Amino acid sequence: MTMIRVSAFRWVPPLAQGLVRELRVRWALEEAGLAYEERLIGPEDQTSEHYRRLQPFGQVPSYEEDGLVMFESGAIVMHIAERSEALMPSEPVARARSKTWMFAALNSVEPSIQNLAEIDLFHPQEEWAKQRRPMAVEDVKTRLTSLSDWLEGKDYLEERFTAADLLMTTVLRILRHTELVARMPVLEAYRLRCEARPAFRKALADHLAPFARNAPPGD
Ligand SMILES: N[C@@H](CCC(=O)N[C@@H](CS)C(=O)NCC(=O)O)C(=O)O
Repeated sequence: MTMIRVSAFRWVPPLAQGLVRELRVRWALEEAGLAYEERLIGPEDQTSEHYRRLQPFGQVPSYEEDGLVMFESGAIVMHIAERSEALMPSEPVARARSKTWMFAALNSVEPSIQNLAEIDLFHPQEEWAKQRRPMAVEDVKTRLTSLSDWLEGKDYLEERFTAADLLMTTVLRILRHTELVARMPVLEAYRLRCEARPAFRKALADHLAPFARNAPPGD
């Protein structure tokens, strides 16, 4: 029997809860119907030699499956999707389109969103961040507008839900501290549609559970 193990943080502050990238992998595994264990880690593991062999940058997630070790949430989700019709059609053209949108989520949409999130969540008081922010918001809006135009009249990026929608939804979630997605009805409806999937609800609950168990006193 295949044994799958995914790393996750034992605890993160509330601003990161619901956003840590192992949520993508949990969601993919739920959609695919694959059981897994979690490897809960803390700061001491991030720098350990052992964990660096699983994730060279000391980040989350890492993925172990029998003899295979992987990192990078996008690569892991694609690996799972390639074996699950629920996440990616086997028909070659539809499969290639899904992969195209997976890369678009991570390579064309996520960078500007991550940039804004870093300004807002990690450097809100710094002068450089205040100066940079208006341009960063414009960059996000440009991408969101293109995405919204593409999704107009559609339920998903392509004909049906695929791993690309899974990744795109987790990218849009990074903007939850702003009204940028909420103010765009097509994108907001798309996000809610994807988040309503039972596999997402289960993955999110399992992602949040360790944070409640391991919350520092007073948090
Ligand atoms: N490109 C990587 C990014 C992973 C990443 O940014 N992980 C964050 C959590 S969402 C992390 O572990 N941060 C802690 C750190 O960088 O030390 C992926 O998608 O897997």
